Amino acid sequence: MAGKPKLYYFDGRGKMEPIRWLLAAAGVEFEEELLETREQYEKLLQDGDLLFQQVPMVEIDGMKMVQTRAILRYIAAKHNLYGKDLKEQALIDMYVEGTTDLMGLILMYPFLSPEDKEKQLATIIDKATKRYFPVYEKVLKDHGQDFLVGNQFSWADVHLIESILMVEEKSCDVLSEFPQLQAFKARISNIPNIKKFLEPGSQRKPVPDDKYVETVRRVLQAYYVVKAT
Ligand SMILES: N[C@@H](CCC(=O)N[C@@H](CS)C(=O)NCC(=O)O)C(=O)O
Repeated sequence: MAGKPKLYYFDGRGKMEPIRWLLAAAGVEFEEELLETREQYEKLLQDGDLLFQQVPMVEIDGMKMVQTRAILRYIAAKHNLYGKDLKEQALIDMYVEGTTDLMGLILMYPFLSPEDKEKQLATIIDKATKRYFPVYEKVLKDHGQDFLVGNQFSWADVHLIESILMVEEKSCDVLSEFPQLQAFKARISNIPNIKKFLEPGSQRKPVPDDKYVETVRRVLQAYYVVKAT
């Protein structure tokens, strides 16, 4: 029997957090090697473990998988969270790409200068409330079902709940104009695996702080300045 998947990333959200969410939603236990030092990263590079010299990397089913989307798709398909046919998969892909774009705006936030953080915060709220959330609100309203695609819990729902919670951390009343999303959030948060992941002590990572930013920069030796989008 295959062992637990092992995740190689920093002790923070970044690109690994949607993978943690998806594994948790699927009820899969996982281990983590948290990168604290440049030496740990260089060892992975020297051992040829990082196909494109990047993390996230996940050891799963005898593979050393890189590329976030590839990893997510594999987990989603393996655990029946990727629709029942090609059309449902296409919808799931579209919805997932939308929330990925939104979460991308938040991902870079901790690495910005204070002035750029202010600009980026306004962009996040604007894009969430005018571009992304209205789409999911309409989808749920139009079909009247509990989940985004095929009346069945999927990767798209996992990504949406993650992104809603991330935006709410930046602006707590962001769902005030979105009754369908409020109900969706309550519903999905009550699914046992999700509920467990949301409880303190789970492997969900906290909002990134300065220590996380410093660790990423130290390990990757990346001291360039990130600009607001
Ligand atoms: N397309 C890749 C991008 C991964 C990526 O940019 N990883 C960063 C850390 S979050 C990294 O390893 N950067 C080091 C580098 O690019 O040299 C993915 O989605 O997994």
